[in-house]
Amino acid sequence: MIGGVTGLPDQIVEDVFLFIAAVSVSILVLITFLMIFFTIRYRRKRNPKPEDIRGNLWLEILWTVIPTLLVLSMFYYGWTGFRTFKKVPEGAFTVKVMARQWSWLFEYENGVKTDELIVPVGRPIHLLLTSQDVIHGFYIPAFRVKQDAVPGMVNPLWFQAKDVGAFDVLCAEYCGQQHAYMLTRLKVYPEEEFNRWYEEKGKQFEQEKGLPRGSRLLQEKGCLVCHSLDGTPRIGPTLKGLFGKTVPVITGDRERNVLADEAYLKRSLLEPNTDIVKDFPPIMPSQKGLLTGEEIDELVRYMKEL
Ligand SMILES: [Cu+2]
Repeated sequence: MIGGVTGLPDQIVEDVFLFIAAVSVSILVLITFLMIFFTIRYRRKRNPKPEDIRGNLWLEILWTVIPTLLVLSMFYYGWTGFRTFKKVPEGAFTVKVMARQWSWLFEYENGVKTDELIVPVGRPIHLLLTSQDVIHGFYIPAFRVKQDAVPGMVNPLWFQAKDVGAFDVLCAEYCGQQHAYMLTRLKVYPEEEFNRWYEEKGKQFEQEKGLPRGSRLLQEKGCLVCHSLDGTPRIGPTLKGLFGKTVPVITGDRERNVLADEAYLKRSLLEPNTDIVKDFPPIMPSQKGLLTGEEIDELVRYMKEL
């Protein structure tokens, strides 16, 4: 390990972790052994008269120098490993990651957006993390990488998959009531399969550009995590048949019925906590600044037909 630790992030974490664990366990064994040995060897029955113990220069040098070297080596491996972590290799495949309450949105260079992270095997993956609301923590346990997604900041993170497969992606920072909903998948495809998927999705994306955007917006903005389109209530009320319905809401501490017209839909997007639909928790994040006026019109138009 001279020259510091280099390699893939998951290997670095594993090596440094094992090194620290090995040192810790050796010290634990040594101290426990000495403790038991001294208790028996210097017990009162064998040494009825206490004796004064004089210092031992060599012993003192030894137990100062060895632990110092051990702790410094832990720092050294940790530090050089961290540096490799922070240096994204050239030619990495870049994906933008947007965190929000309560889902992830992955955006690829060709404009494709997904809610699961799909990457090719054997290539460094460079993620650019940000958040549109609160602090989230992007975490792939299988690859030993974790990085906060912070509003107003872009945090880089990289990893590389050696094998194809599917792995969990979690949010490691409690970000509100539906925090657990941020669980998603990382799918590692073989190079060829990935290229096929990437191209196909790219074409699909180009085609969809001309279509009404309402349905895509619901998907992209993460609305469907809490609102269904088929009539089942989730964390929030379903969007099916909502337009034109009379909705019981709580305004302040007063209960009243409102007609779900255009104005109501817009208000619910921008000031979701003014009128809270009865029997639902007041947790919808306001979309103010997150949706353009035109996007709101598109959504309202689309919701009218659901
Ligand atoms: Cu989160």
